[in-house]
Amino acid sequence: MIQAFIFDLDGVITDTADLHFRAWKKCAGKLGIDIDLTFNERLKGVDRIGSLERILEFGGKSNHYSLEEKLKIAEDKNDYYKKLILDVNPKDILPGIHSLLVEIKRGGYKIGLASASKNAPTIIKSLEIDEFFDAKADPSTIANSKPAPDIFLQAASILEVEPTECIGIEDASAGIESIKKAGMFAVGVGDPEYLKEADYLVNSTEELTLENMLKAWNLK
Ligand code: B16
Ligand code: MG
Repeated sequence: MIQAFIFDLDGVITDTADLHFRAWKKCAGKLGIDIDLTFNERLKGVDRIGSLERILEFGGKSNHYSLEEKLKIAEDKNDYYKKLILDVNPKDILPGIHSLLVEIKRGGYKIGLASASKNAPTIIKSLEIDEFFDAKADPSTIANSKPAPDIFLQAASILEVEPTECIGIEDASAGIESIKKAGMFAVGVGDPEYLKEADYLVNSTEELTLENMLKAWNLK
C-alpha cells in the first residue's frame, strides 16, 4: 500500500529553474562562459557545485579553477539567487499543486520533500505550504546527490515508511533515476524525451491527481 508522496521542489512545486538560470548566467558570464536555456536543462535537479562543474565543462574551463575559487563562485551564485527568491510568494505554486497537496493530506497519506536545493525550506515557507510537509530531506547531510537515491531514501526514512510504499514526483531525469534507484514508484512531470524512465508520466502539474497516480501504481 502507498503511504507517502515525496515531492521534488524545482519544476514540480514551483518553477525556480528560471531564477537558478539567471543567477548562473550572471556568474558564468563573469567567467567568459555564455549559457543558454537549452544548456540550462542539464542543470535541473543537479546540486550547486555539480551545476558549476557542468558550466565549466561546457565552457572548456574544467581545470581553470581551484576548489577554493569554485566554492567562491558557487557562493556568489547563491547570494544572487537568494536575492531573486525574495519575491517568491503563493502565486508561484505551479497549477494544481496546492489542491493536490490538500487531496493527498485528506487521503491520510504522508508528504515529504526531496529537493537538492539548500534553499528549499525558505521557498516552501514563502509559498505558504510548509504545513503540508511531514518531512524535508536535508541536502547538506547527503553524501551523494541526484541521480543517487540518497535524498529520496532520507525523506522516506524521516517519514518512517518503506521506499516501496512511496510515490516520488520529479521533473528532471536525474531525479527520476534517483527515485527508481531508491526503489520507489516514479511519477515524471514534463517532456517524455527526458523522462523516459518514469513509471507514470504527465505533461504538466495540472494533470497530477491523487487518483491518477494511485491508478498508475496499481497497474504497475
Ligand atoms: P541550491 P530540485 C535543484 O532543485 C535545482 O533544480 C537545481 O538547478 C539546483 O542547482 C539545485 O536544486 C541546488 O539548489 O543551489 O539552491 O542549493 O529540483 O532538486 O528541487
Ligand atoms: Mg526538479
